[in-house]
Amino acid sequence: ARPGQVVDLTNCDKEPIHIPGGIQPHGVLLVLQEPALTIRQVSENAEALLGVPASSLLGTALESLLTEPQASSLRTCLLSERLEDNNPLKLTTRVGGREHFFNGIAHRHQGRLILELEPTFEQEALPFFGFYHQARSSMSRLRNAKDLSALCLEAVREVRRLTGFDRVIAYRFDEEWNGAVLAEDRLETSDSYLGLWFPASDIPRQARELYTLNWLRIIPAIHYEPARILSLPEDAGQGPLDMSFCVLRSVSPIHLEYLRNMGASASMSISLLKEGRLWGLISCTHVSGDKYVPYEVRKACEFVGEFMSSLLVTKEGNEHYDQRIRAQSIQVRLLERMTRHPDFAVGLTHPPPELLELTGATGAAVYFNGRTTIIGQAPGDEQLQGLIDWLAAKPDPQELFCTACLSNHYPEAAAFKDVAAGLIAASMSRGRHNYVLWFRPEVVQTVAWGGNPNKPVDLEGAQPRLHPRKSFALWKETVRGKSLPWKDYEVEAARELRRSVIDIVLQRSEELLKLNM
Ligand code: BLA
Repeated sequence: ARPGQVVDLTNCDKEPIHIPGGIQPHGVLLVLQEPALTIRQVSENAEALLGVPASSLLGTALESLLTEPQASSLRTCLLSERLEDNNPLKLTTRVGGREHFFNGIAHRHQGRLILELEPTFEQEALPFFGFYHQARSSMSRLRNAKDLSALCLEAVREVRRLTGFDRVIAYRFDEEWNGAVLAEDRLETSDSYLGLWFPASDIPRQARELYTLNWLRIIPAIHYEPARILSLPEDAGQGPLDMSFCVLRSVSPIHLEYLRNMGASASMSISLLKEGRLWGLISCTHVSGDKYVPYEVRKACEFVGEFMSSLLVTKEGNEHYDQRIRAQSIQVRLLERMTRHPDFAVGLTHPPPELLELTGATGAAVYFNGRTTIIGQAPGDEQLQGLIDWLAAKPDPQELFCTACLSNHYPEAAAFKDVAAGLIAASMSRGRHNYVLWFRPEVVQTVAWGGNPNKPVDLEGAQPRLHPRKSFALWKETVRGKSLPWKDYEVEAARELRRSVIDIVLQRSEELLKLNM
C-alpha cells in the first residue's frame, strides 16, 4: 500500500502489489530507452551498488557504466526480440577504477525495457555439469514418484537441497483457495507444518494472479527499506512502473508483517500450475537470517516447479484413482459381511472404521427398523431422532441427501456442528425410514491452523492497519457451521453402498416371501 492508503479486510485483495513504487534493495532497477539505452528510471539505491548516485545516472547512456566490449554485446542482446533468452547477462561495471559484477535480468513490459542488476561473484554459479546432473536426477525422482504425496515430498526435498532454506513446504489450494500443507522438508529443530491449513486471505487474489504469470518470487531479507524508483522530471506524469514481471519488486507490507509474525527472515515461493491454473506453491522460509538465492539456483528451482506442474495431472488423477479402488474394496467387504449377517447394522458397523473410511466421515449412524447403531462421533440420541424425523418429513425426499452445511437446511443442526456440520444421508428403503448417515464436524474443528494463534497479537501501528492474524478470525467466520466438502468419489461411494444394500434387502424379502408361501 502507498502511504496514506489503508488496507483492511475489505480491500485486502485490491492492494496494487504490481505497482509498489519501489524495489527490494539487493539489486538495482533501470528502465532503458531504446535504441540508445538511455536510463529513464533508476532505483534510488544505485549509488550503494554501482557507485554512482541515481540522480546523475538519469538521462545518461547505460554504456557509460560498462567496459567497451560489453557495451556492444549488451546492445545486441537487449535489442533482440527474445531478450529473456539471454538472461542472465553477465555484466561488469567500472566506476572510478572499481569493478562490480552483476547478473543482468532483462525483460520488456508495456513497451518498457527493464533491466535489473543483482550483484554476483564469479564462483556463485552452479557449474554447468553439476546443474545438468542435478536436473537429470531430479527429473527422474519426480517422474518416478508413485503418487501425489511422493511427488510433493521429492519436490520439497529437491528445492531444499538446491537452496538450503530452513523450511520448504508444498501447499495445495482447495476450491475456496484455502491451502493445505501436503509435504515438508525442514530443519529438524523446528515444528512441523504438515497437514496445517491456511485461509485463502493469506495469499489474496491479485497475488495469486501474479503468481500464475511468474514461476518464482523471492524476499532475501524481510527487514529492508524499499528503494524508490526515480524518473526524469519530464517523465513525471507517466504513472507508476508496472513491476508484474520484476524480480526485485517490493513486497506488500502486509505480507512482510505476516512473515515477521511467523518468525521468518526470508522467503521464496515457486508456483505450481495445473492446466494453466494456480494449483499450489512450493513455499520456502528461512528463520536463521537473510537468504539470498543466486539467479542460476532460482532457475533450477523454477525448473523443479515447472516439471512438477507437468506431472500434476497424472499424479493427482492417480490419487483419486487409489481412493476409488480403496472404496471399492471396502464396499466388497461390507457387502460380504452384510449378506452373511442376519442383522445389517452389525454387518455395516463391524469393524467400525470401514464404514467411516468409505466416505471419509468421522462418525456414522445406521438407523434400521427403529434401532440406531452409532460409530465414531455422532449427535446425541434426541438430536439424532430429531434429524431422522426431519429427513423423513422432507417434502422432497432424496435417495441421497448431501451437504457440507447442515444448519443451512436444518437450523437445529447448529447445536451439534462440532460433530455433524456435514452430512450424507442415504435412504435405504422406500416407505419405511431406514438410513445410513455419515457425519463430519465443522471445519474449524478439523483443520489445524498454522499461524501460531497463541502468540499475542503484535502492537499495531499508528494507522489502523490490518494485522495478518486477523485474517484467521475472518476466515473462521466464513467457515462457521461448515464441514470440509464431500468429494465426488466419497458421495459416489455412499450411493454405491445404498444400491447394494437395497439389492440385498430386496433379495432377502423375496426369499422370505418364498419361505412363507
Ligand atoms: C503473499 N502469502 C504470500 C506468499 C505466501 C503467503 C507463500 C507468497 C510470497 C512469498 O513467497 O513469501 C503465505 N507463506 C504463506 C503461508 C505459509 C507461508 C500460508 O510460508 C504457510 C506455511 N496476507 C495475509 C492477509 C493479507 C495478506 C490478511 O495474511 C492481506 C490483507 C496479503 N500475502 C498477502 C499479499 C501477498 C502475500 C498481498 C503478496 C506479496 C507480494 O508478492 O507482494
